[in-house]
Amino acid sequence: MSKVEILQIGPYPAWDEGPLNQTFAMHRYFEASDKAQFLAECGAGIRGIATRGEMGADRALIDALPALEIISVYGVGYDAVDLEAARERGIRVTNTPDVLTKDVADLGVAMMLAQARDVVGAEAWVKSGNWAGRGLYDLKSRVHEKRAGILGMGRIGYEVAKRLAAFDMKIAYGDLEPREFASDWEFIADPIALAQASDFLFVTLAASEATRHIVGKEVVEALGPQGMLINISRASNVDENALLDALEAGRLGSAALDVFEGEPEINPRFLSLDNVLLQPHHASGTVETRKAMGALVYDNLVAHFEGRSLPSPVI
Ligand code: 8YV
Repeated sequence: MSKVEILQIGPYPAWDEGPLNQTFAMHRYFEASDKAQFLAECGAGIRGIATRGEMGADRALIDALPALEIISVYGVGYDAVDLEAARERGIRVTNTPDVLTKDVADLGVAMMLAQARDVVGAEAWVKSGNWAGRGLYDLKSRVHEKRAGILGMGRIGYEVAKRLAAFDMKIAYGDLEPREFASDWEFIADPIALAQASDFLFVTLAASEATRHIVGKEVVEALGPQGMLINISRASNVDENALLDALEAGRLGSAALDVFEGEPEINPRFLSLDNVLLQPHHASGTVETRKAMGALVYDNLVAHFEGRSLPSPVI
């Protein structure tokens, strides 16, 4: 029997590509220089898409694949998949929740600590010989006993809060409504009020049209000249221009960011700032977690084409 044809939107590590190639006929969309021509040649036979969180699948792509049955996302965020277009055609969508939650929380907390204590700048001070040549490094701001706000008390927000509690931080969170499992922490519904009550504001919201630019000028300025914004969700949750304006003018103290509009190309204004810590969308980037994510992408595809229930369906 011929193999089921899958459109692969981005690269995966070799340990994922092996099983995918063995089971399916994989069409490597990301390697095609003429994407329209590529789809004209193989689009009619494609029954599944294997994509990545930040790449998704838009309506134009879905429309170009008349036999499409399933979109399997390597990532928890499916905001880049046009769910409406998928729903209209009864196309299933899956993601990789849970397996990456703790890694994402770990990186968020690591970024907060690194930025607050200026670990990167302090290391440069040692390596450049400034420690011996010019003396002690500038003093930095402590983290414990400071106020942390968590915008989005989902799985990742909860893991961030647990970690911050161990640092003796005072924790508040924002969401659509109070969460029973988060009753140890103060609920502040309004993002501006949450920012006012925070020294460190973590953005851990699942992105959607409704959350676009939820962190805008007012939120950023409520956080203030001593405050830090940490974004481990999606760039669209933050108004990047408002953020850059505030960072440049000192109306916001600093930012630690794992996600950017138009990534991997990022706004060059970020590069000339010395009050930012920038990461390459790497929060789920551990070998263990990426292996678990890849296995889920594969398992969802296999389950679908064997007619079994999906391990982690979105729709
Ligand atoms: C990326 C992510 O998918 O889980 C998500 O939503 O954004 C990440 O895990 C990862 O970079 C792989 O593309």
